[in-house]
Amino acid sequence: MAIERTFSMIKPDATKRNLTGAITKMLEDAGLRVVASKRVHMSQREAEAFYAVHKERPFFGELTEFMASGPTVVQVLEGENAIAKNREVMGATNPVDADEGTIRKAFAQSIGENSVHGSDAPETAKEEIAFWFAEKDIVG
Ligand code: DAT
Ligand code: MG
Repeated sequence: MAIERTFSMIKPDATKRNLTGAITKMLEDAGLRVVASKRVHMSQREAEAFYAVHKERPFFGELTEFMASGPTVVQVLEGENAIAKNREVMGATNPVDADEGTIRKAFAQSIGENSVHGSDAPETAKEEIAFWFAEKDIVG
């Protein structure tokens, strides 16, 4: 299996509760390595651009307002099968459906305030990494 990179974000509900370290530890314990990280308080416009794929969804306004409501931590994760591995440790979108041992089971408050984002495919991982990081800021 090849070494892959994926994009991860610790959302405002989690930074507010000081869970950055606890969530990062769960990612690291799953075999993922943080190769870039920064804390960002995104604007509404940045949230709308980042989540443009969801712009027709009924929850788009709620989602983008939430993402701009407080600090987030944006990260690049590296490891074997990193995209799928990160999705596995994140758990299901709705915490009610998330498996034991996942980040969303442990910390998510609702389907909207669900603590973490993770890329869902190689193409989105590439786009989402490039949205927040220059190649020189990623140190593998
Ligand atoms: P995921 O974050 O698991 O990839 P997604 O891409 O379908 O899920 O949706 C992006 C985010 O939008 C999700 O993390 C939280 C929010 N969201 C999704 N479905 C929602 C809903 N029914 N009501 C409110 N927010 C929702
Ligand atoms: Mg998604």
